[in-house]
Amino acid sequence: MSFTRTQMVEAKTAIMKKTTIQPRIGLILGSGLGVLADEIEQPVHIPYDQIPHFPESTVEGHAGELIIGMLENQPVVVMAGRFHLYEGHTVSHVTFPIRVMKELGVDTILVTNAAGGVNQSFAPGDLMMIRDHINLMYQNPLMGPNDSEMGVRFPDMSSAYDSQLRELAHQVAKQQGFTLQEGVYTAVMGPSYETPAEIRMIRKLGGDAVGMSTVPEVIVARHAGIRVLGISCISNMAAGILPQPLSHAEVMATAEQVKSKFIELVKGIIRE
Ligand code: 6GU
Repeated sequence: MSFTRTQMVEAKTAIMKKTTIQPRIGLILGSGLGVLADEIEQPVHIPYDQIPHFPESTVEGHAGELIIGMLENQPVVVMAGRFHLYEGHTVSHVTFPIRVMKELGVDTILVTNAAGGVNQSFAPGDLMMIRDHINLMYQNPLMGPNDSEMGVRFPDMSSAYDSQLRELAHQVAKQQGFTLQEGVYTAVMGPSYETPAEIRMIRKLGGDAVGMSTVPEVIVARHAGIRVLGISCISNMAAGILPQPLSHAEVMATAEQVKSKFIELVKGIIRE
């Protein structure tokens, strides 16, 4: 099932009743990265259950609200908590908020996530700018009839992650004195983490990081003509690289450690 334009407008209308701010930039905050929400000025919090047609967020560490306000003097809409396929949501549900952002007037989104490091030169705590992605979810949010008012039937994905924004992110990181890694994000369905054999496969395919989100949202954003910048927090190394098992606790602990670096980077990018 896919959502209709009417449903998107209903969600937008409910949101616009709560604020006069018209957001231009959308921020999607991944696991453990929700702290950025505390930086929003003049925040208006809108729990997802108060927005028509929004699914309900079910994962720990995902608050589940939209926050509209100002960040570095820019009007922003923040998704604190996103929807994942592994929760049982359809690709349409996972990407509905992107459609609503488009209705609100958003022209640029910054997508973030926690991801496992596949590239062995990465270390937990690194931030990786997404240069490109590989979709191993085997689902596409554009499947089904295409509404040509929303975008073309066969959208180009050859520069899904905006090269100007990537350049800007590198400059900001450099100013702030750290190296921003860059690489290919590979999206899998989850929720089990990968086996060591699957990680070797992903590395052979050209993946540098692996996670369970982001790609559906980016596909819909590009279909809608929204510019995209993506940043992964390498929260742990993927299976088979280090001796210890993987855990969600480690993902959250690393996110906690990098939060100030992450906040400064995002604020710097938005300021510029
Ligand atoms: Cl190792 N795999 C996946 N699929 N998602 C992750 C992860 C690994 N680490 C954080 N998120």
